[in-house]
Amino acid sequence: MARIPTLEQATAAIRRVLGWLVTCYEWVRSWRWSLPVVIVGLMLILMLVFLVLFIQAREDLDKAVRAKVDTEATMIGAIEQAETSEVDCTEKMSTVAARQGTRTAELKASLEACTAMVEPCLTVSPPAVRLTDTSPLLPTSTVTPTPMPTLTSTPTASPTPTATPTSTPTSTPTPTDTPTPRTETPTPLPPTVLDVAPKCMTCDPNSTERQAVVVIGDNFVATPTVSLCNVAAVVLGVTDEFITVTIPLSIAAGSYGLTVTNPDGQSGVLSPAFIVHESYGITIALESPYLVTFGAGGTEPYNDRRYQKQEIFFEVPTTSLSNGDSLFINILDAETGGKVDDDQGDGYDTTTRYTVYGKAGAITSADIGPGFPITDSLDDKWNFTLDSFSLAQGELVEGRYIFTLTVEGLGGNDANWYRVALSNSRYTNTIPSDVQMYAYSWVSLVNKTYQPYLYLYPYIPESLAGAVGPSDNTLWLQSFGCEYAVEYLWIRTPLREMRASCLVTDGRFWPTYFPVDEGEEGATWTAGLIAPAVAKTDYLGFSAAGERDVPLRIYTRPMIATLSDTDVR
Ligand SMILES: [Ca+2]
Ligand SMILES: [Ca+2]
Ligand SMILES: [Ca+2]
Repeated sequence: MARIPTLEQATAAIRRVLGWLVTCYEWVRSWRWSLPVVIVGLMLILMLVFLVLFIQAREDLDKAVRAKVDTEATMIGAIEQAETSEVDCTEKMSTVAARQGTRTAELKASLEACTAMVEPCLTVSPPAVRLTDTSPLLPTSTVTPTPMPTLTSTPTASPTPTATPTSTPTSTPTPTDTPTPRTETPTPLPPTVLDVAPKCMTCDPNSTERQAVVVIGDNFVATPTVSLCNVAAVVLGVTDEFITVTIPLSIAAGSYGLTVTNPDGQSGVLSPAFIVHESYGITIALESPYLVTFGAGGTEPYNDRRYQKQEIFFEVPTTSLSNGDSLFINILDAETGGKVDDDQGDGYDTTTRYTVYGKAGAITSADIGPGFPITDSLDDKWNFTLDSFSLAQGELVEGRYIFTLTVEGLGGNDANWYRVALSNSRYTNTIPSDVQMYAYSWVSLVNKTYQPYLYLYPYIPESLAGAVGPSDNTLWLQSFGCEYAVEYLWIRTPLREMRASCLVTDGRFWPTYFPVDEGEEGATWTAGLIAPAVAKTDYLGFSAAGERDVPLRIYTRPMIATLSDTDVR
């Protein structure tokens, strides 16, 4: 609570204030002479105060202006950045769109190629037997219980009173017993293999993965063994009519039959059933192995005409390409010299002529010899291309255009090594998968560096199976060259493997006979050669003949019956 001052206290305070005022007045009066100085001083002080305030305000203004400028600069920078990034973005988007367009075209092309390759493989023609007879097939053993008539006969027996034997009513329970004695164990039917899906795959020698395959048929009993030639499949599941198996992707390329063996030892075979293609990556190339053609001056044993001229056929189905599409034949190491080739003495002096033939004879031709203006770009490269030609220039035979390439040694004594490819591009080896390359005779090589393994695929027509005479159902696979006996000739049919030592040392043709069993026809066999461990080069020729010595086609890819017997001539 505030205290109220007393009268004495208030009087004293007023006196004190008055005393101060008097003192001040006296003080000011004593300084009267300097009043202007005081006023000027006060004005100076005021000016100083204003000046300080002005400077302060100016600084604040500057700061505000700078902040605004900075903000605008940031905004301008951001706008510029946005504009440039928009330009970049637009450029990138157009680039991406272009790439996407290219990629889409590539994917579309590869998809079409894949479709072309896979579709024929996937067409599982459902056998009429399986679809119509599935129900009758199972019951045949169980549904025909002959005891059934005994059931119908007992009721008829009761109304006939003539059969007075009173024992008949007591026999009424017997019908239930009658079937039991008749349950004789039916002999199980052997498995039947009707189809597989898919029917083909691409192998990858380095892969550890597996391809799933469904086997379709009848009378499968758990757990069967399933094999493709000598390759065992892993069984994942079994029903009466289906088996799911997996096959290793590392399986060798070739045509295969498929065998199912039930636990009771009975087996069923479908052959040929399955085809394995070599892996060519995303673009499907049609390339030959390394081939060899000697100069016309080749010395013994290479003075044989078969060493000096190679004839190769290309077969393009009319459905593969359009008539106007261009085709190219690309050749690896077309010249003779430098890398890849083999100097047989006196330096490289061999000239080789490459000619493509169609329906009107030679379409294009080129001689490549020591005088040919060879640039170093040809050596060991796919850089030589025979001029483009159109599909319609081929010889049309039953829905296929045929082109022939001949490679002839004109002069010199050297071995020209080369590879050939049919392509619809000058710069890459690309072709639809159903185009085929074959010859009736190949001259090739085994060489540890360039070609340690050689695979060729002779086609065995249907007519070679089940013939009467021993010479009628025999494949005569003839080989020549083969100087080093350590090599092995290796033959695989769809059902078995055979091996034959290469014993010929004189460079002449030497036939090896292989009987053709049922199920081994209508498909290519695989003829393989393994190079010796030493770094030697061996030159080999292959030709195949069948019935009455008719020459057979030897393909560069495995295939299953797509040809009629009349085609294989
Ligand atoms: Ca060369
Ligand atoms: Ca020479
Ligand atoms: Ca060459």
